Amino acid sequence: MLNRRKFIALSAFGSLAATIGRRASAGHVAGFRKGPVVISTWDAGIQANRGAWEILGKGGRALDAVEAGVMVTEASQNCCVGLGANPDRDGFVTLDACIMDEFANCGSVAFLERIKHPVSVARRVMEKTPHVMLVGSGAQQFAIAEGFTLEEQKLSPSAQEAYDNWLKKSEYKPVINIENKGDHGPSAPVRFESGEWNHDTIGMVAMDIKGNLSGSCTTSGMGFKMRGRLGDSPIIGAGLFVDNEAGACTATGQGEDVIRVAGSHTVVELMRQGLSPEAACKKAVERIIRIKKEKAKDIQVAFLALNKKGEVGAFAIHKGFSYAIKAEGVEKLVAAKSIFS
Ligand code: SD4
Repeated sequence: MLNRRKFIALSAFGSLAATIGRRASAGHVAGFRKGPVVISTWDAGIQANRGAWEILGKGGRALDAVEAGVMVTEASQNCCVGLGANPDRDGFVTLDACIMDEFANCGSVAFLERIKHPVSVARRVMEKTPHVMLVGSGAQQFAIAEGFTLEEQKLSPSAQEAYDNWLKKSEYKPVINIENKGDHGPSAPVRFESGEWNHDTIGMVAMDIKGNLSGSCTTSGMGFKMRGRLGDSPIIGAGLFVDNEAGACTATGQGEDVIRVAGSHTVVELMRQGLSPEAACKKAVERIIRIKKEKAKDIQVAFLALNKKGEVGAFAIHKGFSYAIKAEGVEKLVAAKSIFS
């Protein structure tokens, strides 16, 4: 995970660091109708948005931007997404990703091993096959045939340390234990004693200069998950959904509960009915809470959405979910509103 203190130190601009320090206040964020906009989940979204902006800022297509943006995070060994991330409980890093464009074209890979950029494989699935989703060894075989390098199967030092700690107890709890530090069981995301959430996913949605929407989502999934487990992130309609008429949404948090409510699709349909992005995200979160009842206190789920007017919004179950926005002259990290504080 990107250490927060290190992240602030790394931030090139004093003003940005200041924004992050106080976290821009939650709430309605003005639309960016005059130009492109990109938003992405968690603190690592700042760097990812910069990658996307290389394309959006030059008038490029949102689809290219959301691929390039999350590739920054996938390539980062300091973070929590990609080959440097936490393994499953058998010690293997397995990756899930998806991508969707303004024409409802979509592609997805899941349970993919030893490939650095799953989002790009997902894009090839979308563009070069008649399918939406490839998984496991078939996805890997396709990636190799497409020229992707098969990387060494080796945990990063931080993932090895986290895995060694987890092995001491090997406790399997497919829920988030918000009291622990993430070393007792598979949990996504985990809340540290400081109150901050660890996380292992980046979801990004963007609108380009033509007003077209696209999105991407990529993850190593829950740390120390059962081998073969998939969450919401590679599932179109759960971890990501784009409808060029209504809006786009991505999700992060406990994937099982995002899938249960077809989370990102639900948010987009609520925006189609006229709800603002924030109100739509809140309604989807409330639906999860109605289903989970008191167990909702133990899980984190957050939605992040963008509508056709370029308005952005988010909502989470718990406090601590942040998202990054980039538009012309705007670069900030916003603390999302939540049900529990
Ligand atoms: C999953 N939704 O695999 C992902 C995990 C996540 O921050 O978002 N972590 O369930």
